[in-house]
Amino acid sequence: MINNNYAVALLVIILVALIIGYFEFVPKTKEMHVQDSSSSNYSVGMAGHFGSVGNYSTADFNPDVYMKSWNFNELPISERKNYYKETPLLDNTTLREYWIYAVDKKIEVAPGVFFDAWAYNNQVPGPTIRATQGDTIKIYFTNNGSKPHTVHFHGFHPADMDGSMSPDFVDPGKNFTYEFKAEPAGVHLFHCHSTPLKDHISKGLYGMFIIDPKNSREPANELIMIMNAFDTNYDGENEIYAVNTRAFYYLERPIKVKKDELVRIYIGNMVENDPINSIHIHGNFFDEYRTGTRNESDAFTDIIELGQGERSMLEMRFPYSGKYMFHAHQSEFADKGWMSMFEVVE
Ligand SMILES: [Cu+2]
Repeated sequence: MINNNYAVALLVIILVALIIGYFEFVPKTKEMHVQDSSSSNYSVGMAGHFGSVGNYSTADFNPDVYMKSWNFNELPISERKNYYKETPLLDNTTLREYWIYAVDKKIEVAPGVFFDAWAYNNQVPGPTIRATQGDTIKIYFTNNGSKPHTVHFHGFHPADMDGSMSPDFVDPGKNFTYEFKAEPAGVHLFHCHSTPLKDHISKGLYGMFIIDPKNSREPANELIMIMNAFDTNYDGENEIYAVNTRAFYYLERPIKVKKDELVRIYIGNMVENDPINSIHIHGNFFDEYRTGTRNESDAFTDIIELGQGERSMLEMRFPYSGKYMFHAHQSEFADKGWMSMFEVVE
C-alpha cells in the first residue's frame, strides 16, 4: 500500500516536471532553431546565444574566402580562366576581362534561414572586381535569371556603359558587354540598376569594385566587407543584418589578424530599408579614407556611418593581442546579425 502511494506520488511529480519543462524549454528551442524564413523571432533567439550561431547547413558560400578574394583568385587556375583573363597592354596597363552572370539563387543568410536571392555568379555579394587605375575593364554579362538585370559600375565611364536606363536592361537569356577604363582609384561598388531598383539591390545583385592607385598602396592584410541585410518575410523591414551576408558568421569564426600589422578594410554599405549603417571597432581607432580616393586620412576614429552606396577604406594596427568585437552601432542591426570579431594574435 505504502509502495503504491509512493509510486503515484512519484508519477505525479514526474508529470508536473515534464509539463513545466515543456513550457520552459520548447519556446526557447523554437527561437534558436528557426527553419524557415517566415519568422521574425529569429534574432531574438540568436542575440543571447552567441555560442550557437555558427552552424550553417550549406557550404556554398564562404565569407572567409570572399573577404580575401578578387578577380576570381580563389579558384584553381583551370576554373579561374572561365571567369577572368588578364592581358598586358603596350601602354603598361592591363586588359581585365570578366565573365559575369546573374542567376536566381536560394542563399543561407543565418543558420537554417534561407532567402530567395538574385545573385551575380551564384554568390551574394558578387565576386570582387579589382583593377589598377588606367586598366581596361571588359565585362561579358549574361542574364541567366528570371528578371531583366544590368551591371552598373560606380566610377568613370561613357553613358552607354552605365547599365541604368531601361534600354540598358538585359532580358533573361540575353547578354551585354560593358567596357571602360578603371578610374578613379578608390573603393567603389557595382550593382544591378534594373527596376524596381529597391528589389534588384535588396535581392543581392551587388559587389565590390576596387581600383588601386598607380603607385600601389603599402602592403597590408586586406579585408573586403559589404554590409548587407535581408527582408526574409517581405514586410519591408530587414530581419537579418550582416557583413558579407551570413549573420554572426565572423563572431563564431573571428577574423585573425597579427598584432601591429597593417589591416586595411574596404567596406561598402548595400543595406536596403534602413537609411544608414555603421561600423564600430573595439579596442582600437582607424584612419578613414572616404571612398579611398585620396591619400590623406579624413578621420581618426573608432566609428563611421555610411548611407546606402557609400564606402570607405579603413586602416589600423592592433596594439594588443586578444579578441575585439566590431559591429554596427545601430544596436538592432548588431542583435540581428551584424556583430563580428577580430582575433589579434602575436
Ligand atoms: Cu536586377
